[in-house]
Amino acid sequence: MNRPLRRLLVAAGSMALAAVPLSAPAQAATMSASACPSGYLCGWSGTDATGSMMKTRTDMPTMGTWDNRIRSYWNRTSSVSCLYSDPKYSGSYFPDPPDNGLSSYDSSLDKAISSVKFVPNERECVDPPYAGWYAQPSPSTAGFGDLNGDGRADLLSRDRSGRLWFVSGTGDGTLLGGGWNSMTALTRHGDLTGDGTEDLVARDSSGELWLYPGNGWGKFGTRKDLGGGWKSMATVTATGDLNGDGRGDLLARDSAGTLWLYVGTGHGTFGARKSLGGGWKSMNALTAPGDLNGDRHGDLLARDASGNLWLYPGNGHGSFGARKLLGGGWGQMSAFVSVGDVDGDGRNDLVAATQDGYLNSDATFEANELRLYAGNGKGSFAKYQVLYRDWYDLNGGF
Ligand SMILES: [Ca+2]
Ligand SMILES: [Ca+2]
Ligand SMILES: [Ca+2]
Ligand SMILES: [Ca+2]
Repeated sequence: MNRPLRRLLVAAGSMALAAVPLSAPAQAATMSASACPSGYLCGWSGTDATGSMMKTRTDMPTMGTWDNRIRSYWNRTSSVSCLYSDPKYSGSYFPDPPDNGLSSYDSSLDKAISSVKFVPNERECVDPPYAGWYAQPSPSTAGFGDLNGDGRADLLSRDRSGRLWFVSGTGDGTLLGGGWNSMTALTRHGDLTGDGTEDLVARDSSGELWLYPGNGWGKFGTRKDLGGGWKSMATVTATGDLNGDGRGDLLARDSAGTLWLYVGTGHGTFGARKSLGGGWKSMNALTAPGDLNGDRHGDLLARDASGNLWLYPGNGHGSFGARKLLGGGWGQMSAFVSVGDVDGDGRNDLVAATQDGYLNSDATFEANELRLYAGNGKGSFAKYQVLYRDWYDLNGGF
């Protein structure tokens, strides 16, 4: 049974309880709602699917004779339909999810719809499908974070539909492709294949690890299978060089809490793994920001289950010195992005996103923020700056 019919039956039931006979308009509404074909957005000139009906499955920047006439509507497409109060997708808007049932009587939309657009995700009613992003040109050659060679740190942004976007340091988004929701880990930090351009490592839901070689222009070549068995890893983190051979390495923390170093060969593969010890089980996020404390050895940041952020200074020999507490309150972060120097002062920074207020109804007022924690080159960060407030209705940034 479809939703509008169920809705009308509920209405009829409540009327029956009140000993009011089923009215003729309600029956007419049932007939009109069922006239809306699957795959279309339908609008009616009356409330509850009464009156005359229009239908569309393509964007309408203007509504023609239907401008400011729709009083009830049903989105039977598989997209979010954005209903705008003004032409050309402007003014106030309402995002109607796919097959959300018949709606009417909404005062803000009653006889007010002037344009309609269909999008995969709600944020696209008013925002790009990718997160806002901007980075200053960096004077340093950090060796990571810049995917297209213009000296600005770049972002990979995954939308909720699983499309992956290359977002350049100038804020322009380019679609890399779809299907990335099957990846349970995405990580990058510098070159793994020996051509000097940054690569991407991804783990799929079956535990297979994949290398996507960067082409130096913000895109990736044909992926290469790095083997299976990675499903038990709670985190997989590309780190850059940790053991001092100049080749990028990888860290993975297994479900028992052991941290493993996978030494990169520089040819897109990894050698035998080495245990860095147990006790990492409470660490639920690892990110490798490069050198933070000025000794030129790549460092590691880890967040524990209490929301504390710890700096593990790399010793350049494949392990870490005594950790240092950077502070608490990091539990609200939904993503950490380590892409080198973002503010252009030559020192590596950390970028973090707060909770997604669209996906978490209990998120705080600080939700949806993309924050820059500027590194001071001495192992800690300045107070954050909010870069953007549009980190919502997304599926991660890398
Ligand atoms: Ca760049
Ligand atoms: Ca190495
Ligand atoms: Ca260091
Ligand atoms: Ca910086």
